[in-house]
Amino acid sequence: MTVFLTIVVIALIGISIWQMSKIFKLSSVKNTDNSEVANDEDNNRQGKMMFGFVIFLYALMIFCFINYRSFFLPEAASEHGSEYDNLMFISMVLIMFVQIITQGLLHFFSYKYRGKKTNRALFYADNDKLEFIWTIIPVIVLAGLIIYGLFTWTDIMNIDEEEGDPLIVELYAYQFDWRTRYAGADNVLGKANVRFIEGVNTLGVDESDSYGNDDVISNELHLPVGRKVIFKLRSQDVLHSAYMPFFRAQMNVVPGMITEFSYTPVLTTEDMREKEFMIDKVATINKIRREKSKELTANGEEPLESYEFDYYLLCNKICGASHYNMQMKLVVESEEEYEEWMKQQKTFKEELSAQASN
Ligand SMILES: [Cu+2]
Repeated sequence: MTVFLTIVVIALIGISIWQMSKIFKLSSVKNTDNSEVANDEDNNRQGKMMFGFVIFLYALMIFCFINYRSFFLPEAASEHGSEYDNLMFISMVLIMFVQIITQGLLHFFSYKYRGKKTNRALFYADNDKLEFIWTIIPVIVLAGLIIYGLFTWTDIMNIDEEEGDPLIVELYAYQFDWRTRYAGADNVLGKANVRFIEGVNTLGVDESDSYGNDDVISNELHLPVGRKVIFKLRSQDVLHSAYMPFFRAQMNVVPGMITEFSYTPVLTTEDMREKEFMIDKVATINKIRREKSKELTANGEEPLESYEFDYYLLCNKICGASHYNMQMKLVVESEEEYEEWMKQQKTFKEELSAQASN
């Protein structure tokens, strides 16, 4: 209601200013030029405003880059991440370079060649050489960028299960949460289908497939640092997207099929917490939280807990009402810590017999 009233008040103020400006215009005797055609004075003002606008935009851009840099991602926590970041950086630099030249010139020329009563337009038909140059340069640059992108993509997406000793992990998405399924000692996931979902078997693992017996299902994603992980993604219901920004990884999770993604984590959760960039980021977030908490306690509500960095697997497809909260904690740790955690988990077989004995 307050918002609505504020909008109404602002609108009314706007209308009154507009009406007042009309009165001033009518009452001023000085200005007798009522023509709708722009005169030199109008052109001068418009030209300067046009140029000023582009300067304002660039100033705003620089301000945002500096002021909001704590929202950027730190260095990648996966092996392929630097390749991805390079591609992104080169693309952004190119786009910005071209955009500053084209937009800058566009606005500068509209200022420089602003209308003047004495100026006459020059008829300039075409220039083949000029057109050739401005066609061929983007063609070469774009082709280079696309080829570079394709190589990077193939490099990242080249998933070879035979190479090294990759960890096979299933990421299972459903409205509105995630589960992980580890392949167990045999490192082979048992078959699964949503039709088998029953009781504790919430992921629909095929009980007749012996490969599934040692599978481990969890609501946290633990990964040993330095070991390649191959994710097999499965959805129970609608389209989801597994998004792990710190690892520069994202892949759609599509019902009815298994999609894949792979990366090698190189920075543990602890490593990331100790990065200077993250320490600053966490400090910024906690400062905001403390201020919010003051407000909350003043209203007699619970204050916010202080924030500590953790990796998360997020859903990046708007999949329904609670999409915003569809996330799972992701822990990257040493091989020993990972083994220790794994030991505490129950296998699928143990879960089933526990259910049977109940
Ligand atoms: Cu989702």
